[in-house]
Amino acid sequence: MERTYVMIKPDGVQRGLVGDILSRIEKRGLKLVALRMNVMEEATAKEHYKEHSERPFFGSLVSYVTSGPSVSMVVEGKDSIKIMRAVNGATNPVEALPGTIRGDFAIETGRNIVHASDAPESAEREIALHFEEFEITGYSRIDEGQLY
Ligand code: RTP
Ligand code: MG
Repeated sequence: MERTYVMIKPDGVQRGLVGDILSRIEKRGLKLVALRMNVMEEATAKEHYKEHSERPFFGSLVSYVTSGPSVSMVVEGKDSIKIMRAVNGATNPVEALPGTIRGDFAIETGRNIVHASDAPESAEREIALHFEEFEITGYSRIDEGQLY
């Protein structure tokens, strides 16, 4: 079963959107298998976004994601990487469709509320960066077969 790393960025927490965002993920049929709130360390944020380290917005991006508590999670399910990218919507909220998280709640690329891994390799890297293996649980949801 495919896993992806998802973050509710500090603006999502500050705007009181945690419950709504978790609910969208759960109701879509994806499974939360790890969940934590913390203020991301600067070194962790730099490692997380290292692909953008040469971009002009890198410094402000690191400041943004470390500016307050964020919610980190591991989301599991069939095609969870692609599905979570679609649930989040386009990076620039101007292009994000209504019904997506960014399309419903954001207008600025620099305040776009959520993150999700963009490929299997980045998902594996990001899950290992943000979680220890023991923090990730395994269980069955009633809508994926036998509960017991
Ligand atoms: P994310 O990594 O946060 O899920 O977003 P993404 O894949 O949709 O977009 P990505 O290209 O990876 O960009 C990472 C984050 O950097 C900020 N950004 N700012 N000012 C700019 O032009 C700009 N471009 C990107 C956004 O917060 C974006 O989510
Ligand atoms: Mg990205």
